Amino acid sequence: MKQQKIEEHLSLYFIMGSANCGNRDPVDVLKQAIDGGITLFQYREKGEAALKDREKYRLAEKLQRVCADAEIPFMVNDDVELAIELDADGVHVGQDDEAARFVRRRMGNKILGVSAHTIDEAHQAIHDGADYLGIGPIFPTASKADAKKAQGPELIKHFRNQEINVPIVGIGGITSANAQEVIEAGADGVSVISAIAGAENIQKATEELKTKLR
Ligand code: 3NM
Repeated sequence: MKQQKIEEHLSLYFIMGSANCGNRDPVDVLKQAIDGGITLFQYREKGEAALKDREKYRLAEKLQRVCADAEIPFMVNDDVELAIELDADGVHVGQDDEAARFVRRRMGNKILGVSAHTIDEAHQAIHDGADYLGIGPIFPTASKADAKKAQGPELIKHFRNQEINVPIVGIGGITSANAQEVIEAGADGVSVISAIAGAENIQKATEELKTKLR
């Protein structure tokens, strides 16, 4: 991974697992997204059809290699064991996962992202050592079964007005049509699943998103 400021890695943050790729090969989906210009990848193998154990690990390894070749960070969602086993560049945890302070201890100086929905959660995450916060859902999303109510880009403005100054990525329902609003509200980047993984032409959809972030 290139040594850059974390904000630069967060700009176009792509998340997916095999369940988000339909009948396409996740490795191809990731390669096309990289060709389109994603700046970071998070492996999120979730849901009823998710791969488990050895299969989950093997896909992670393949996707990690693709990221390494492109010099973009490879992060793992939730699964701290997997992240450590693979020596991933970082891990992203939610509020229901292992407490961020323990994850920070286990991950050393790797990238640690934490999802936060309230100012209190943000303060706690920063105190625990989060490098960035994932804030959402900004817009309605079909990609997370237990997502909270969408709150619009105002949610990010609210965090910034409350002096939350760490890097932030917006998440939830972000597309090329609304990404600009998220950045204008104060986010350093946007995280997306379906706007890229669900697109007919993945590279083109990624390039379109990218133009909205400049
Ligand atoms: N976390 P899409 S919303 C993984 O609000 C995830 O914390 C969310 O997928 C949160 O880009 C979400 O397809 C799903 O809407 C994002």
